[in-house]
Amino acid sequence: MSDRPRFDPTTALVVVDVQNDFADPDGGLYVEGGDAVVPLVNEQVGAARAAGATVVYTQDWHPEHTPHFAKDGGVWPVHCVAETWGAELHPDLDVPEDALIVRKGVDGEDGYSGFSVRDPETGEQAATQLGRMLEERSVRTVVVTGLAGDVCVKETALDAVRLGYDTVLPLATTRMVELEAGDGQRAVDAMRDAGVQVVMA
Ligand code: VGL
Ligand code: ZN
Repeated sequence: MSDRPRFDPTTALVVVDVQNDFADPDGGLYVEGGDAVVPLVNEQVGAARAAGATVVYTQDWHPEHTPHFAKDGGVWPVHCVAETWGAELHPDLDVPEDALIVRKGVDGEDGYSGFSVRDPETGEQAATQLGRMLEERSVRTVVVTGLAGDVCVKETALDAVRLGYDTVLPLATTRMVELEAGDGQRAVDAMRDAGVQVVMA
């Protein structure tokens, strides 16, 4: 396992869902250690920007009612409701003025991957703007970081591989939500099996 991703102008850093609900201990779906990754993600953002890489931030962005939430028939506690504190990017996250931001789940879909959303009832998939953004910038390598490692980071990384990107996960810059014990390790195995390069940091 090599230690760090390398950034260049054909690389994109995708910062997944570093939002209060996941990264603040008072958040609606706090991921253990989510606050601890913020400075580590910032290091990646700094390295990416210094090298002229693209940086894109995703935000989970749900309506008040969605079959994504347990109270509406899904599996998750309420989190990242549009325009609420929980949906805001963590205040310590480095986000430039002109940051590229992709919001997912806005129409009540499950928005696990930054690249695509899925209707939880019909299973219908739709692309977000992320793929187009990366194509426009001639990106070839995608580095995925953020939260949660076994949910949205995993799905984003798997989609990146499917779309043909060289895909890297710096493992120290994520944390697992572990809805079920073992989900974190299973996610790492699934990403490695799919061809994601899992590196330390
Ligand atoms: C996420 C669960 C539900 C994530 C989003 O960002 O990892 N997890 N919605
Ligand atoms: Zn969500």
